[in-house]
Amino acid sequence: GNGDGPATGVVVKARPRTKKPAMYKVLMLNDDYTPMEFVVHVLERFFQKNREEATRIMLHVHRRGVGVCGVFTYEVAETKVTQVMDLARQNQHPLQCTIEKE
Ligand code: TYC
Repeated sequence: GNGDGPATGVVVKARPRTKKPAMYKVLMLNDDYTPMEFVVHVLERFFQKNREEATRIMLHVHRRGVGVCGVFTYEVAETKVTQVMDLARQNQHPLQCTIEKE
């Protein structure tokens, strides 16, 4: 019982109840008009790439049509896409960027 004696009962292990958030790739799409230097700038500014890595990603997109800029939670990925598309539009470049669930 639950009197003065030693506590008794069934020990229940608490399963850790954290779960990994869904992650989303931000993809950059190639086009014929956006200057290479602009794409490199975008990768440096919004995706924290250094010049070398930014150039590598830009050339990959240029040659293959699409490439991964980074992987983020949904809200962050959505913000990156908006920032890239806003800057591209301001500069009248047709650069397109999109999100894909990992
Ligand atoms: N294809 C473009 C050019 O030749 C360069 C480019 C690269 C554009 C990557 C978009 O996501 C892109 N100027």
